[in-house]
Amino acid sequence: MVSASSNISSIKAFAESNGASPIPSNYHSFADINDVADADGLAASIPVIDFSFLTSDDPQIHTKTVDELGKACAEWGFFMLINHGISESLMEELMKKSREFHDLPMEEKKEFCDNGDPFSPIRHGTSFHPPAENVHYWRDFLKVLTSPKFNFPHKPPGFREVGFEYSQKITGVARKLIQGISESLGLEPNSIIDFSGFDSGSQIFAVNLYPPCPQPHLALGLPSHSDVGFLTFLIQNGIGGLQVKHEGKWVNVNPISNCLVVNIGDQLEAVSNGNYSSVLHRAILNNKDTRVSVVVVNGPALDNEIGPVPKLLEKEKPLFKSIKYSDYFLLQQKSRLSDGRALDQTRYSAEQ
Ligand SMILES: O=C(O)CCC(=O)C(=O)O
Repeated sequence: MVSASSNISSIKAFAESNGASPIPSNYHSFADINDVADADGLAASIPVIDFSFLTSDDPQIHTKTVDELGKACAEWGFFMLINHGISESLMEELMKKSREFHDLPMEEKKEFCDNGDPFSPIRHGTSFHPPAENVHYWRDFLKVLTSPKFNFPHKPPGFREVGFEYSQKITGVARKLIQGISESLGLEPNSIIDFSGFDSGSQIFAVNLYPPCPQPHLALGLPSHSDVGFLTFLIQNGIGGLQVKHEGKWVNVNPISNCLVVNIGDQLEAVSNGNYSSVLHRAILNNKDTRVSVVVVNGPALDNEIGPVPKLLEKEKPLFKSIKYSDYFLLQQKSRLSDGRALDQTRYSAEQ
C-alpha cells in the first residue's frame, strides 16, 4: 500500500509522476463496495428542456415548457438544457483555456493558491470539498467568485475574457430559468428574482480537472454533495464522470452535445419551500482520459436572508428557516456531512 500523502499539492502532477502505481490509501473513498450506479438504466430518462421554447413568444409553447420545467425540477432536480443560445465556439474556447490553466506550471499557478478562505476571490488547489477528515479526492480545482465583482485568473492569455463572456451569458440563462421556475410554482415570474436579490447576486465559477486514476474504482473525483446557490450549470470536455442520485440510485449523466447540464442547488430548495429539491451528485473517475468540467453556480446576493418565498407560505408551512446566504455558504463549506446536505441544518424540525 502506498503511504498516505496528504500534502500533494496537485493531483495532476502526482498522477503524472505516479503512473500506473497504486494510489495512496487516503484516496480510497468508496466506503461501500456496493455503492455503484444504476449506471445507464435511468440515464435516458433525464429530462431535457428546450430553452428556446421557454423563451418563446407563443404563450402556449411557453406555458407547456414551464410545466415541463416544473416537472423536471420536482422529479429530478436536474435536467439538460438545449438551445440555450450560448455558442458552441464559446464553450469550446472556455474548455480549451480551462485545460490550459490547469496545464500551467505549478510555479505560475502559485499566486492563485487556496488560502482556506471560502470567500477569497480566486482559489486553486486539490483534495477539497467537503474537507472530510482523512479522505482526499482525485481532483484539482480552480474556484472563482465571479460576481458581484468579476475576478478571474489573467493566465493563460484570453482565459479572463472568455470566462467573462461565459459568466455573463450563464447569468442571462439562469435569470430566465428562474423566472420559468417561479411561474411553475404559481408565482409571478420575478418573485424569486426580486426576493433573493438575484440581480446583485453571487456567482461561483469552478474549473475541475480529474486526471486519469490508475484505480478509478477506489477513489472519487468529488464525493456526493449538493450545491449552494439556485442553479448550477455544467459543461465538460466530452469525458463522462458526473452521476446524479435519483430515487436512491446513482445515474450516469451522458450529456447531449452542446447542452448545459443544470441542477438545482440548496437555495432554490429553500426559496421553493422544498417543492423542488437540490440534487445530490458526484464525480467518478476513469483510468484513461483527463476529464475537465466547468461549473457555474448562480445564487442570491451574499448578504440576503434566504428562506421560503413569503407568497408560498400563504398555503404551506415553512420548511426552512431564513439564513443569510454568506452564513449558509460557510455552513456548507464546513459541512462534514457525508452526504453534503448542509441545508438540513436549516430545516424546521417536525415539532416546530
Ligand atoms: O465535475 C463534475 O462532474 C461535478 C462538479 C461538481 O459537482 C462541482 O464542482 O461542485
